[in-house]
Amino acid sequence: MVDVHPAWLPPAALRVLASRRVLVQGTGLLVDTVRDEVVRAGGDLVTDGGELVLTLSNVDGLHPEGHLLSRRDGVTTVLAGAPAGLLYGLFHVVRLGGAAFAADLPAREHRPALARRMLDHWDHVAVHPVMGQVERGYAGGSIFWRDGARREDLGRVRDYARLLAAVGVNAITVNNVNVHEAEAHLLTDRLVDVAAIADVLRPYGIRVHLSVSFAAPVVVGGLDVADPVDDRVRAWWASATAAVYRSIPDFGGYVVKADSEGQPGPFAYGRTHADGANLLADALAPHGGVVHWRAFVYNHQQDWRDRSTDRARAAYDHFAPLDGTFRDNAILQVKHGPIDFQTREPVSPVIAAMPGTRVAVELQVTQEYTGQQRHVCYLAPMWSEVLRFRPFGDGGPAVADLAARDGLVGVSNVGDDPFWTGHPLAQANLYAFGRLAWDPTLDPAAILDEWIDLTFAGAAAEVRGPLHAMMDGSWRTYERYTAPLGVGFMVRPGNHYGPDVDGYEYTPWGTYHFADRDGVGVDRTVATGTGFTAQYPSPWSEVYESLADCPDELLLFFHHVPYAHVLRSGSTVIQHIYDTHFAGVREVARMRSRWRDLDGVVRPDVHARVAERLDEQLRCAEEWRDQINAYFYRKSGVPDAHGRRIY
Ligand code: GCW
Repeated sequence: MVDVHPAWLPPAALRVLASRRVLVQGTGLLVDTVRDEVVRAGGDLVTDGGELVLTLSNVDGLHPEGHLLSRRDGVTTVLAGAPAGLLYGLFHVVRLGGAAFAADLPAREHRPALARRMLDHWDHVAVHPVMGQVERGYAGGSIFWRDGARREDLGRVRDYARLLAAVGVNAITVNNVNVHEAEAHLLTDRLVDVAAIADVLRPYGIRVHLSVSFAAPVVVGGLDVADPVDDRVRAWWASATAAVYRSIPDFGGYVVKADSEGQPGPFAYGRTHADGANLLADALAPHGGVVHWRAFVYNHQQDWRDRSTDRARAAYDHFAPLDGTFRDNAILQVKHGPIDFQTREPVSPVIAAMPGTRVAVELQVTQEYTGQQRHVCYLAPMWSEVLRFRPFGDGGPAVADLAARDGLVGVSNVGDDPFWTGHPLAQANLYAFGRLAWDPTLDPAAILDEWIDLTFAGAAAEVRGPLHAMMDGSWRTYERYTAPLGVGFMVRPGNHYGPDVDGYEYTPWGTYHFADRDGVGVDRTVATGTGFTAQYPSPWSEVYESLADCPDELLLFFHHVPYAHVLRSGSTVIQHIYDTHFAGVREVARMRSRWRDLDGVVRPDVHARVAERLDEQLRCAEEWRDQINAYFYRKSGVPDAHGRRIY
């Protein structure tokens, strides 16, 4: 049996606390967790004095999850107004390592930028015949569920909670947004399973949320309708929700995928999404809970012949007119891009379109479209771009500001795999998700440094250079050898792994590239296309509308252009396709040789697992290169300017 990898908190990562005298002042569950961590790290808990003092006290104006950190006269002090702040403060000290006990540090407050930092698990209770135990999971089974039941041993869940607390995550959902029969019962007769998980997460400051079926009143409630204005339906939700809070007093709330990819919703009763969301919001309000209502609503049965329907428009068309009609505890959960977690998408226009609505942004930590945890693809640079993007232009708020009150949601990439994430380096994505949700201004390379220090503790100095070389640019490398210039998809239908240029071209899913002998791309302009660009405020509506100003990396998302079109970079579209695909594969080959050099430096099991994945990444990248290049060469007839091998 392979040992479970400790991810970013191996004992060595906590050595800065070893044999230090630590005073922890305060009482409560999370304060006990702080004490446990100190003891676990080999620190001495003292009752007065101490070179590290963690104090819970009423400090005016301190954020409930924040802390004040300072160092003076040989004492490092963490002051927090609430228990979670103390726990985050302790992990802050761990991250700082020796620096927390060296020079004086002027008192500074550290607080999370985004209020809710949540991971959604797409885990099933019962193994789904097509999607398995975890939908889009690339790290083995679920840590919560197995073959229809809750796992007896929640030890992995406890370890997971600890890892998450160390990066500031404070909420998780324990089941997939696609709610099937077995999962629908979590709300009622299987609530005890959710409560057991909540008990394990609570000491780490993490609240449980549940994905529920909009049709729950019918599926598990014995009613014949789920109509949001029906009094029986409203009463059912009120009483089911009250029961949830009786067994989980700190329950966070519901997550709902409605009228989307076959999930039930308010449309069946001629009601709006606001009617639907408000029904659940009203049931949750007396208990302080929130509903996360997903904006991922589109027609997945469209006719590919119909050029007027544009999937990118759908979320805005459905939701923007409803702005101002959602309850105050209803949060619209919007995927960061308008389509579906592609390698490159513009920021979703919905995020800026609803000033009267609470909005949370959803990212996909699980690498469905970015290499499925077989490819190295460090996603923090992409997320950082999203969070820093200013929908109203320079001087306006960034996406992170617009989501600050509500939060950031990541679809988790964790399973029961010994390395947690299948690919050991994919742990960095989970780490970075939490850190960016806490502070979206952090530099992705600096986050990677933190992760390296904590994960490889003793060997950090030796692995730092090679890992930065492999990972910093790995998202762009992935982009280079897959679908070009923001056009998206071109993946194999169903499992979404590997190339299939026309795989989705004549399907009902609304994800097309429209390549023909003359050109490629989706015309989403107002002038001649679907009008999607008008969903953006100025200046982006003009930037994206203009062929000359549209950023290269999104060109084919917004425009259909001839192969000879000259990019802002100076290259033609067709030559860019060839060049990037050859370059992407070369970069993967370099990654692989850098990793080989680390043989004997990192744990042998980690080395072997990553090495095996890099072999697959290289094979797959070559396949992408050859299929994409062959496809566009055959369509366009334009040869590569450098005469390289195209099939
Ligand atoms: O990306 C798509 C996935 C589905 C997923 C859906 C969603 C949970 O292919 O597997 O379903 O998005 O986000 O709801």
